[in-house]
Amino acid sequence: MFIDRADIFVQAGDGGDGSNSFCKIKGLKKRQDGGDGGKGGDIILVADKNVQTLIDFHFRKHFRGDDGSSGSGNHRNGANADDCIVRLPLGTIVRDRYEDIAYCDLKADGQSVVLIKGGAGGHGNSKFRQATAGDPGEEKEITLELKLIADVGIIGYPNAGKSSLISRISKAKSKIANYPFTTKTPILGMVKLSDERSFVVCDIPGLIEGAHAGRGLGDDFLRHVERTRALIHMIDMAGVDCRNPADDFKSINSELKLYNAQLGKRPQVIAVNKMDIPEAKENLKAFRKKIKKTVYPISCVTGEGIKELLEAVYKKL
Ligand SMILES: Nc1nc2c(ncn2[C@@H]2O[C@H](COP(=O)(O)OP(=O)(O)OP(=O)(O)O)[C@@H](O)[C@H]2O)c(=O)[nH]1
Ligand SMILES: [Mg+2]
Repeated sequence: MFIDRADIFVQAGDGGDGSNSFCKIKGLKKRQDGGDGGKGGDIILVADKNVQTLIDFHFRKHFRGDDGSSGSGNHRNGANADDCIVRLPLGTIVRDRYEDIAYCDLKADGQSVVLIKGGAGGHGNSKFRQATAGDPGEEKEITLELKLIADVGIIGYPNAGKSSLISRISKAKSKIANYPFTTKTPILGMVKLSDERSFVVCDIPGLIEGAHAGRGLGDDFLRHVERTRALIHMIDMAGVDCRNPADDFKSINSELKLYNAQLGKRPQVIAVNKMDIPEAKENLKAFRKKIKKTVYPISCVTGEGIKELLEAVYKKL
């Protein structure tokens, strides 16, 4: 299961109460000696590369900072509470659940944000006539949204060979089968061209016409390629599913634009796949007449053209 959105409730700790204490020493006037309360724990969000999904937040939805300790007599101040640390996957965007406010976008491992502050401790009566109560901690209802961060997204119709490609060029294991929507969740893989040259690719479920409005597995997954720098547009040049490759190319591009104009403008490297099948050669001639763009003919079965494709992708990056 791939959970990429979760609603949670966070509440920082309350401040501890100030103490109302009187010191009585025989023969002397009563003295006020109540200490201050400690501060409540903050809610701190931390990006952690060891956390992969938001699944834990579907089981635990409440996070509360500890309360500060109360002050006590003899000017003793209460202890400040520990902060509550919430660890999130890289690529999590934190928004208000009800209002259009984005609080943070956690991109780098170890990046941290104090989301809400614990309440201040109350004053003891050693400084004030009357002790005061600690302030309540802030609280918020937030939505966590995970958008994977990859350099390159692989897009295309179902069965085009996207998972075959990621499995061939990286160690990622993405299920491959000859039926549509085999891939149901995004998969990341690292492509190493040489010791210094590498990039991260993301395989997403196949797109179909109307995907931007939720058809098929829909727009839910387009959000994962929103943060890429380039796209590999995979086309089944053999037309195995009886579609026309040039129409496939146009309709996927129109889905991208409809989903998000920026995504429509993202640099693309066009990979025309299944060139090992005889029909693909004829289809490619017709495709080139209609689409006047550079294409990279490949076969994920024989490995033909893959090296050239990856070099072109790296150049684009
Ligand atoms: N002959 C041939 N078959 C291929 C090639 N690439 C992929 N296939 C086959 O095409 C079918 C679909 O491949 P996948 O990699 O699962 O396709 P996908 O684009 O990930 O499909 P979805 O996850 O459903 O969107 C599988 O049966 C693959 O074996 C190729 O270059 N040549
Ligand atoms: Mg797939």
